[in-house]
Amino acid sequence: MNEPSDLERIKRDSRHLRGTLRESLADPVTGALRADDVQLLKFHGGYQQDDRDVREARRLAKLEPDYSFFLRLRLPGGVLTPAQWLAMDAAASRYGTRGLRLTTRQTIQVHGIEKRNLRAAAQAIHASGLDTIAACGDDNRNVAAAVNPLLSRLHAQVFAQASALSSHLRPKSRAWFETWLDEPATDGNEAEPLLGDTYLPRKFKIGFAVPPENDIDVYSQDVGLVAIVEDGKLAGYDVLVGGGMGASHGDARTYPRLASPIGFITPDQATPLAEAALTTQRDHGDRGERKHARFKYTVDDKGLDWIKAEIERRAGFVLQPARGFVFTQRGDRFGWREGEDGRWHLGLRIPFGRVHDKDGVARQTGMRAIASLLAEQAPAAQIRLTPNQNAFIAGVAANLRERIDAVACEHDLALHRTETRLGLDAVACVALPTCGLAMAEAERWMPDFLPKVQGLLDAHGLHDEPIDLRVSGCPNGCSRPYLAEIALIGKAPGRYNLMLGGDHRGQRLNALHRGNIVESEILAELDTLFTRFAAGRETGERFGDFLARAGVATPPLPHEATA
Ligand code: SRM
Ligand code: SF4
Repeated sequence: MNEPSDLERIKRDSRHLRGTLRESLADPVTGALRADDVQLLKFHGGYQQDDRDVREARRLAKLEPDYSFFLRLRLPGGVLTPAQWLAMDAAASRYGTRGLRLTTRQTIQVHGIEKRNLRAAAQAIHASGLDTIAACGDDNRNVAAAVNPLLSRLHAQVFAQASALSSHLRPKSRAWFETWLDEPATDGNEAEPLLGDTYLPRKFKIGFAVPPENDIDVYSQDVGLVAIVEDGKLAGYDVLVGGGMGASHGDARTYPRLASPIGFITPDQATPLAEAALTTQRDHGDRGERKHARFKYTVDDKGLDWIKAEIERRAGFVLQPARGFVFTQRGDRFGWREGEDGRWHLGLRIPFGRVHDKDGVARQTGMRAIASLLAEQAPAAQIRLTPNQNAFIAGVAANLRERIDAVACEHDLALHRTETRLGLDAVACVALPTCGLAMAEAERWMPDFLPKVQGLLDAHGLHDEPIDLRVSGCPNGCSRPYLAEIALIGKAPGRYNLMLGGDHRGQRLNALHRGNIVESEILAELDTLFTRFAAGRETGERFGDFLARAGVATPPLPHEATA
């Protein structure tokens, strides 16, 4: 194994994530934090960024970059009360610049917070009963959980388990409370029993899926737990390990990987199982090479049998044989639906997760009005964020539907009535201007690019064809693009790798079709493929399955997945 990376030193010397964050925050001379604190901030759910649109101009003007920060909530299963939404909306309006950003892991980011406002923003979040602990950094990230509000009883059970796991696995250090609230500073000698003094080698992600829906993309999780329902009751979970998306262009040692099934557990075994997997990775993950530090590489390096045996040894029980499950879809269901408890749920399309009043579209105002209405009339209702960056209004009585509809229609929140499937299901990561790793546009490009793809579908008689299109501004894959039927991965400004042939249930990786091409080439390629699809598809066959069957996109060997 390699020498420990510098980040291991920063973690080790940080007195359990305190570092000099308080001093950095208090320093009025710069809008930035000290270098080590920039890294430590991630464990507190924050990121230092600078506006890339103005980076070069500021450099030429000899100004420091236009620094700002985002804060990301720890929000297991994506569940908020209406009052918490209103608190987040207020914090975003007061301290942020880009509204609320719903993420692909069912939480909220507030971008554009200046250093001097960070503490106040964190305090506002805390006052609403929420926090940002471990939302970023080398720890257990936001625990994802299936959203389907129709299965209210099952959702409640799975959500409770996800929530309990999120609390159980989060850092026990008081650093967050000392840094952001007014808790007196201590020497930082408390125990960190699960994560250890140097935390994990890398981020770690756990998600709960409830078939037939694979909305959380369970094959992309470090640990995926798939609910097995027998006689209408939760019998337990099939366990998958070693999923992950991130890769680097031109580095064959990095690759997206589908999680592998290792067996079945009962519901009471979920927490010890997750803990055992996490500590296996804590002790055996690569702390030298961060690009090789995710659990998926530990699984491949050690072998699945070894990993399974080690997890069983640590958990103190043997996994039963996997029960098996069938996924039929992973996109969100939009519009009103009645749940099994007789309450109503509204799936709202939020294009690329951005809830902001901008360019004549007032979605932030609209969501605020809906949340206010709920807070007054249905405080027990929930706002549930989906892994596709959308929002559900969950658990309202029938008599509120009309009023919510009116607000939704008035504020461009009823897109399910007008958009095609392509527009409803597309996912794009944040990318420019805030993401420091973006090589090309993603979210900002979509309003221009998507209608062009839709135009091609229309021309081939495929107007409302469901096709999963996912765009990431770089190969880290925050939109989980390697599981899409069509994916575009940023290579350079205006240039993308076109990857094809994933399936709509999220069970097959796609493959590189054409590398480093510009928009006109992408559209020409899709035009040709849509022609073939319209002429040669079997009845009901999906685009990704057609491409795989036609040999256009052969599922890749892991190291061939990106180029
Ligand atoms: Fe991500 C890094 C945004 C979900 C894989 N991701 C980043 C950073 C923090 C950039 C950075 O490190 O400087 C991005 C901040 C951009 C910005 O300005 O907001 C960023 N990731 C996002 C979000 C907001 C994308 C979105 O449009 O919704 C998602 C927030 C998730 C959350 O709420 O916790 C987001 N990122 C994902 C996912 C999908 C998932 O978790 O289901 C993945 C793929 C799954 C996986 O982890 O394998 C993902 N993000 C990455 C990676 C690659 C990790 C790797 O294994 O190599 C990076 C880069 C890194 O960690 O070094 C990254
Ligand atoms: Fe940034 Fe790349 Fe993630 Fe997009 S995929 S948000 S560009 S790190």
